[in-house]
Formats: sequence, C-alpha cells, structure tokens
Amino acid sequence: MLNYLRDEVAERYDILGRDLARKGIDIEEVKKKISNFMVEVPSWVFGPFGGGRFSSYIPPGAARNVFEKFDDAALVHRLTGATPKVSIHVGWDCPGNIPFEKIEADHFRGLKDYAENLGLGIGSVNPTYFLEGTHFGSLSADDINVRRKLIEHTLVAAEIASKYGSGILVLWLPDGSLYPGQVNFRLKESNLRESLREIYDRTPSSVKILIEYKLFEPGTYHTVIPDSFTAYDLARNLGDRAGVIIDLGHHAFGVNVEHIAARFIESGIPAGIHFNSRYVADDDQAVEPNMQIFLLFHELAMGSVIGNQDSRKNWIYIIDQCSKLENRIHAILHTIDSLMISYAKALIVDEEKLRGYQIRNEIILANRTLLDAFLTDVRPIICAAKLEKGLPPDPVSAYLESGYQEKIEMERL
Ligand code: PSV
Ligand code: MN
Repeated sequence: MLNYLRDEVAERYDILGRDLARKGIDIEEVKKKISNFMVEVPSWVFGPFGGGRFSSYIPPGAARNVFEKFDDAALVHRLTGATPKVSIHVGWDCPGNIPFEKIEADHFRGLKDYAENLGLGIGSVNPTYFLEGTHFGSLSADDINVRRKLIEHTLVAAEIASKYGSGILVLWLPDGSLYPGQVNFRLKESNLRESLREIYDRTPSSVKILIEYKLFEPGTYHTVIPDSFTAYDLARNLGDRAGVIIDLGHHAFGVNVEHIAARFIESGIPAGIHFNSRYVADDDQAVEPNMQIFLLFHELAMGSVIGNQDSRKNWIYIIDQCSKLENRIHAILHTIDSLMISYAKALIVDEEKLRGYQIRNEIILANRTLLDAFLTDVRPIICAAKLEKGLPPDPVSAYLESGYQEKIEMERL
C-alpha cells in the first residue's frame, strides 16, 4: 500500500506540508504523533485459532505455541516499529501443558523474559472464559462452582497483568442465551455483578479492569453484556479502576461507535479499543482505513486520549483480529498501516474551521471540512515517519521479501 519511492516521498511530503500549513497544521507535529503511535497485537492472531469454520484448516506457518507467537510479533514490531506489546489470553498462552485449573501467574515469568529478549513486553491480559465448562455461562453462570473457578482464574490473570504485563485486564464473557425462556435475565445479572465485585475487590490496586461488551456470539438471543451502556454501568459500579473496551466488531450495524467513544471520553472512565473490522457478522477481520475508523480516531485525538504527553490520560489500543483464511501476518501489517493512515487523517482536520461551521450551523460545510481530511492522501506522512525510523515504508512488501513466510512454513509443519 505504501509503495512510494523514497525521493517521491520527500516531494509529496513537502507539497502536503505546504497545504497543511495553510490550514495552520504543522506536518512535522503530525509525523511525530504517527511515529509515536503504538498498538498492541493479539497473541491469538498468530496461532491456529480463527473461528469454528473449515474444520481443521490452519493457515500455513501458523505459530504452534506461545513462543512462536511472540517470534511473529517481534517480526511485526521490527517491520512497523509500532507494536512493542502483545496482548495474551491466559488459557491459550500458558507455557507448558498446564491444565486450565492449575495455571498460576508464575508460569508466565519465562514468557516475560522471552518477550524481553525479543524487545517485546506482555501487554493486556485476558482471562479465558470460553474454554471447556462454560457453555452455560462463566462469571454469570448459575452454577456457583463454575463462577468460583473463573473468579480464581481471573485473579491469576490479574496477578500476571501486574507482575508480568502492563497492568491491564480485559474481560470478555461468552455468557448469554439462545432462546427466550432459557435463562433468567436478572439472575444472570446479579450473578455477574457479584463475581465482578469479588474480582475487583481482590485484584491488586495497580490493575485496571476493562469490560468488553458484545451484542451477539455465542448468545444469539441475548448476551449478558450486550452494549456500551451495560458495560459502562457495570464498570462505574465497581470503582475508578474499572472501565470499558470498545470492540469495533461488537455492535449492531449502523451503531455510531465514534459517539460511544466520545461519551466515554467525556465521562472520564478508563477505556480502550479493540480494533478490527467485520462485514456481515463477527469481528475478526483486518482494519481498512475507512470512514468509521477515521471518525473514531478524530474523537480520540480531539479528546486527547491518544498521543497525550501524560500517558495516564491515554486509552489502551489493542488489535483484536484473527480471521481464518488470510495470511495472518499480512493481515496484521495491513491493520497497522490502516490505523496509522486513519490517525494521520484525524490529525489534519481543520478544527478551527470545523468549529466555526458548527457554531454557524453550516451543516454541509462542517461535513465537508471533515471529509476534506478524510480524502487527503496522508501516505507521505506515514512513509516519512517510517523512513526516519529506518523502517520499510511498505511493511507488507518488506514481509514478502523477507523470506520469513517460507521459513515458518518449513519449520512449523
Ligand atoms: C470476543 O469476540 C473477543 O472480541 C474478545 O476480545 C476475546 O478476548 C477475543 O475476541 C478473542 O476471542
Ligand atoms: Mn475483542
């Protein structure tokens, strides 16, 4: 995608710089923010997981264990300079063949060291609520033994997050139902609130808990945390260390996700994004630089929850994708490019002009001001930022030329 030649980059960068200067925007500042942009990659994108279709198909070269997942993540970081942290799923990523109930935080110490040797770190930590035994719910299960087991599992995840990770716990529950009458909604909710209360009270005070919502899957009739309001309400009731994850693929069609982000920014609640895109259903595909992602970045940038000098004010940014068929490394590199492009477009909105049109109720003129930024080709900024850091302007081409794919396909049979 970013396939300009080096000298063309300089020329296009200068032309764009002059255009932006007329709007009062300093292209160097935009480039700096793009250079500093970091996003976590999910360990699971590199492995065999990818939905329940096409039975045993696993993309060639998929990582066979957590260490290989980190090897792949290190390569992605080398090619993009933007992904120093890897988000892990405790149940999928525990080194050694430890049974789920026996997983302890210290099993992850070696992984932290391994990551550090690769120039990486463990980022957000996800307790895994959707392995065996949770088909009738996890933290909201009517069966107290299931709830107890998963509360303890979450506390292990919290310890991993505080000792070996970045102190962020992300909770996604597969809890829900398939038919009306299958469950008692209010009982599910009170079970969940009770579980979350115990988890919150017993986690180290350095750990933030971000709750994810999802309208569908696996519940087709209802899910216990279906929307942003429910997640917000649960988090607010827990305390200041609890917040929400907005996963872009988890809404009904047409939901105004950038508005949800704006509301969370305004509320001051801790929050983060799971980036991905979906078409008809589910949420596992790579991000394209579309209007929705641009509008979302515009809210994040205006709300100063990205690129803020005070890192405590920044939200947590994580890619959450893992589609079945495509080459996963191509897909993750494509997403990172798309995110950088969308962020850069958001940074070149003429905010003063936009505000002026808003005040004067010039509806179409305000809309055209946003579109002006969206339609600008910002790739010279991305390329320049990468070249300055010694990175390849087009990471996908660089990957194709690296021979890495051939190597992992040979080694990981
Ligand atoms: C669920 O669809 C989800 O978005 C959650 O974030 C999980 O942790 C992740 O995908 C992997 O299943
Ligand atoms: Mn997610």
